[in-house]
Amino acid sequence: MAAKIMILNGPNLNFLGIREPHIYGSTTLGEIEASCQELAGTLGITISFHQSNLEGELVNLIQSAHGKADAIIMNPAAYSFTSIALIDALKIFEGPKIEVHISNIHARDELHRHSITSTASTAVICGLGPYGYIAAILAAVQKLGKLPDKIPASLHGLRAKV
Ligand code: CA2
Repeated sequence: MAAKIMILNGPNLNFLGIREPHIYGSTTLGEIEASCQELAGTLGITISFHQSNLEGELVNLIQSAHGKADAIIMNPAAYSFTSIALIDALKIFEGPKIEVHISNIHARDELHRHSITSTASTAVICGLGPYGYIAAILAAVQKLGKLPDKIPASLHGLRAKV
């Protein structure tokens, strides 16, 4: 069965590439989705890609992933720093959960530095720009053990020796 990944984007990320390019770059969210879908085609997986400004809608999407998606990749944006509701929803989901931030949140101001949602995530990728989403997809599919054999061995990671 092909792996299914749900990618979630939080508030204001619909303005990527349109405002504040000095912090978040000039790539739009539509372009990020297109690159994720292109990689999905190569890996033989399916991706559903969402953006919402509403915390409750993101909670509903995480809940809907139960039984429908194998992994969640999420850029919770500003909710990273405030949302207990997202933490609780993420804890219910059993598959890999990878948090992505375009900017390096650790090098930012006090307000943007301490992600609390990362406590409920399997891994966090930040500071790689839009490539963070690509790295997260590869990592999620690798964690699921569903990378196709045609992918170079190094991307499969080091396998335990028997
Ligand atoms: O670097 C990231 O991906 C962030 O999650 C983006 C959030 C910020 O609060 C986090 O600290 C780091 C902000 C998303 C707001 O998106 C905008 C996009 C364009 C212009 C203005 C805001």
